[in-house]
Amino acid sequence: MAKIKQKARLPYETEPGTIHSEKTLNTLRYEDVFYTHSVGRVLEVDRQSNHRIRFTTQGDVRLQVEVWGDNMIRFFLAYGREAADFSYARDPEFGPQPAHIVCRQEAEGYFIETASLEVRVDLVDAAVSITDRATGVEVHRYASPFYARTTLMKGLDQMRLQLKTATGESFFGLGDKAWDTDLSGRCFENWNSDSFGYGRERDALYRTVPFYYGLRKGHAYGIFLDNTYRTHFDFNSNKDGLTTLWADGGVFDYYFINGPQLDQVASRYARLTGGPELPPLWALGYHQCRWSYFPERRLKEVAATFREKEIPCDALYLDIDYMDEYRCFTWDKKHFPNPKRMISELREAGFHTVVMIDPGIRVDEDYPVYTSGAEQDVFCRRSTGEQMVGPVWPPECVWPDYTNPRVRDWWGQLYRELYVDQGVSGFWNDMNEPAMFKVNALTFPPDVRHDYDGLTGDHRKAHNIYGMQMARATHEGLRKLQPEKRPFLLARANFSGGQRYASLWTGDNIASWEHLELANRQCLRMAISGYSFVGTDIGGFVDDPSPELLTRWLQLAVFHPLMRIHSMGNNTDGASETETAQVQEAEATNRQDQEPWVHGGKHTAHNRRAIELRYKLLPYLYTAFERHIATGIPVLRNLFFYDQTDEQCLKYGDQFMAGEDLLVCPVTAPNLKSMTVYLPRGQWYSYWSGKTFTGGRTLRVRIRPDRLPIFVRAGAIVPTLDVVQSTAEIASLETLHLTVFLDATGSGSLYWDAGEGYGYRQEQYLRCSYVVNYDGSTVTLEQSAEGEFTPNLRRTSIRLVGLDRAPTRVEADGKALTDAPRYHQQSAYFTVPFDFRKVVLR
Ligand code: NBV
Repeated sequence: MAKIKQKARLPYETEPGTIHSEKTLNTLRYEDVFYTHSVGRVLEVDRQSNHRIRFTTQGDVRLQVEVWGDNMIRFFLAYGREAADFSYARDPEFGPQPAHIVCRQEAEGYFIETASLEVRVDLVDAAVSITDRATGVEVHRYASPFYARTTLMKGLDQMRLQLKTATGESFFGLGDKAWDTDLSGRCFENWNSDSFGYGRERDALYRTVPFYYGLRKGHAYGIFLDNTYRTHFDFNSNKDGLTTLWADGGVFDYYFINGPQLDQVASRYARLTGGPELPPLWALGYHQCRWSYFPERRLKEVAATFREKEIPCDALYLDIDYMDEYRCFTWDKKHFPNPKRMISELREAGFHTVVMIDPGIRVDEDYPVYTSGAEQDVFCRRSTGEQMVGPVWPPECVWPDYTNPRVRDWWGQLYRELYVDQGVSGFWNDMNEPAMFKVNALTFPPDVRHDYDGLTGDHRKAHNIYGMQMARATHEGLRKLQPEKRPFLLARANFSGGQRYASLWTGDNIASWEHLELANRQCLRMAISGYSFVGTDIGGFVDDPSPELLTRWLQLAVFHPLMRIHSMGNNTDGASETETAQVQEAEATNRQDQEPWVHGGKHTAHNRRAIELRYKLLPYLYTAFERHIATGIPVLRNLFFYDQTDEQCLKYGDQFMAGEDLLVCPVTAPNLKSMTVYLPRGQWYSYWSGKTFTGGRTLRVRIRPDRLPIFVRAGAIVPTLDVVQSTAEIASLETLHLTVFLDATGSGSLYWDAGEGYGYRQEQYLRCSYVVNYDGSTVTLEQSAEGEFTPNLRRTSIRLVGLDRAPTRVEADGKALTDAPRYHQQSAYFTVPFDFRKVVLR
């Protein structure tokens, strides 16, 4: 794999000849002159409240330390006027948690002790170190004092923290990076960018999540830098034992999140920045998209083909061309003469309609969205006071300033007609980096002003949260318009915490095997970075996938929470100069459709099988999603989350756990007949054959064209359903399937509810918990239930996998079953009432 060549000099270091420090200042002139600032010697320590400690220091950077829990410490380093304690990322419902805090001052340092951590602030230069009290591992240590830089021309332009890196330390997370799983050895930048046809070398993609995990001597911790400026994370790229984080402005407001387990870091970060809402069940079904389906006849034809070919599908998407000349919130009546009728006919056939909305609003005096927005002064302005006008789809657009609460309200109600009157089910917010055509910067100039919820700021400060605030405005608007409905929103650009408002797709990828691998890596990375509701353009947005590539991609995406095929068709309109060449090249080879039946014959059969598996697994996936919301543990996790002490797990970085129990091994190369997978410690079953394997070893497995190698943790109990053509049919199903992968003991659960609405918040849910015990001759399976939701399910069809012999008798709640269990290849099959309490099998 190609490695990026690092510049010898890192951007936070001064470029000689272009910028000079104060010390060299004389009568000469320079491009710019910088001044350094530090925290300096600690003069006084003031414990302001139980959890907040403020340091009065000699330098001009202020330091405040807050204990947000026994395992979470916040450091707030501010220079000059940038001092507001404000965050878009933090979950507003979350704040400092009760902790056991003891402070003491010694000759050289000030110590803050919690039940888990000891924080030391050096009195000489305010350098910090943190030690895990239980293991004695030093998990955080400044390599040099904190540093802020101002320049004459730019003002505050750098806030920098430099940490020591331990030998062999690994780094994960950081949201959307198409790079290797372990981030060590490279420097990354966070700046939301429209990234058409990106590759693995491309750094700043569509979204910013300034949160990473470190794994040091088996101990995991996380760092979340809550700063919306352009940020940079250098993970020891110069091999000098340093991890350097810097922001181009703002407050250096960061959280140290302790583990020691990766799962614990994930769930603590999720508590800090919030989780998604439970999606409507249909949103976890299969989605079909293309740029673009029109006119109505074509959309209907696609819908009918799904039903005719019996390939399940829940959602169809309309890309920009459904609009009247790219005017958001309007329809092209030539192609869609009666949207309300069309949408309701599609609903009848079990399809939800999702439509795109962009932030760029056409400048047009006859367009009410523009005129009402102009009247209410909602659009972004430049430093001169002029509106920011620029090209996206329409040649002249203006953009709402979503960082203003008043504008968010205005925006939210624009969805009324589509959402309430016409019956659109979900929305897709694109181009919200915000993307701008024609300029190399791909976005606004830095002088554009933003309200920033009353704090005001320029685009340097607001850029990375612009998309997130658009998603927020949309989400909040949808909630207000139909409070009884769970909104479905798919958004492109976002920031930490944006998972509270929207799901995401990874953007304009390419139909290549390399991109299939990237797709998996990006989804895993997003999931461990707080965004579980993720997916990719299955099959690739640019270019056409080979039949095998499309099938492998669908098979993988069964486990990605958002499962959507999308492709660009042969569109070139409006792309920026640099993009046009790429787009045109792509267009030449890109005339093919990308529906699951496009390659016909056995390929269609394989694709159908993948999508059917998704529908079978919906109860498992929905349960995993609910668990993610309750615990913060991601729906998808790299294998090393399963065992962070096992280096092999790190080596097999593409394998992952989907939910608690399924281990998925993606096939990311063509024509494979076999491949090596790794099973971590413990006992495992093949999901397909029920064969058992002892973990802690590699395994050569045969590859079939119609499925991926999938393994299940011994002791797991996996709920599934029969295949349906859309989730609308689920409510009438009467049988739940439970596959029990036997071990001495095991457990599993099913979370279920109406799949829509908020009844579940008033007890209208059902949580079935299962416990199984197997002593080698008798199996007992017990069920307990919680919640008041009554599904239509009448029976549970059980498969016990891993028996040594055929059972002779099965009892459910004390009564022998009339039908003898079927036994085949170490599995027993039988059916009991859905509400059984205890099954005994001898
Ligand atoms: O709206 C057109 C596309 C859309 O299909 C895609 O999913 C987005 O990521 N959109 C980008 C604009 C494309 C510009 C080349």
